[in-house]
Amino acid sequence: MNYQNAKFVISAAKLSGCPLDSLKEVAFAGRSNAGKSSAINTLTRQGQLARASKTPGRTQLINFFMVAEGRYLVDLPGYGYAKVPLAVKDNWQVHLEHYLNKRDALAGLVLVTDIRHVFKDFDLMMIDWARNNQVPLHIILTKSDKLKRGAIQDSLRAAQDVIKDIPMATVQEFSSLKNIGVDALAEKLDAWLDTPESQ
Ligand SMILES: Nc1nc2c(ncn2[C@@H]2O[C@H](COP(=O)(O)OP(=O)(O)OP(=O)(O)O)[C@@H](O)[C@H]2O)c(=O)[nH]1
Ligand SMILES: [Mg+2]
Repeated sequence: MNYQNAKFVISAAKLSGCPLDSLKEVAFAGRSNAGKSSAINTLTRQGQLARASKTPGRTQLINFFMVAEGRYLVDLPGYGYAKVPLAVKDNWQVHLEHYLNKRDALAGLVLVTDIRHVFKDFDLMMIDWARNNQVPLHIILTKSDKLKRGAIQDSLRAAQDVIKDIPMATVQEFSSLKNIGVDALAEKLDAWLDTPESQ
């Protein structure tokens, strides 16, 4: 899959606004400010594709990027940003839950976690959700440029320990700043998004 071909298609406020022609899509979930939008920009080599921002909570909609016919990357709203009013937060959570529970095209979930904070409550909820719903899970520990090698290994080991009983879960380090782990992520997404007829 050539992720450089990714094009922004639509921002949906809720499930009913999501594209109807998606056959397979991969959603990026994670805490606000974890680096979801940056990871999509790095993967697609398009600096501004998914809006990355220094103000957490900016991606409040479900954003769809088409990478090939019927194949999408999905940038989900970040969860857990404290400064967002509670009513807005509840609203996102409802729509996020609808999306996760009802979206048939969902082929896999990329959980984006800051490598310095493995794992917070919401991450554990997402991991449990993937486990209970048998949705393939790939965790990227982002901002690995912020840590030294030993600390990176410690975080990787801690993450591996959390997912050790989940058959379809994997983890890797990632850095949007230093372009670390991009090929490994692309390989995982290829496996999830590809179908025999697209080869
Ligand atoms: N050092 C470093 N900074 C990063 C990396 N990835 C993202 N950032 C920074 O972290 C901040 C948040 O990144 P975003 O990609 O906007 O995070 P997000 O998960 O999309 O956040 P929301 O849209 O609020 O949910 C920005 O200031 C980025 O520049 C990385 O790999 N290394
Ligand atoms: Mg974002």
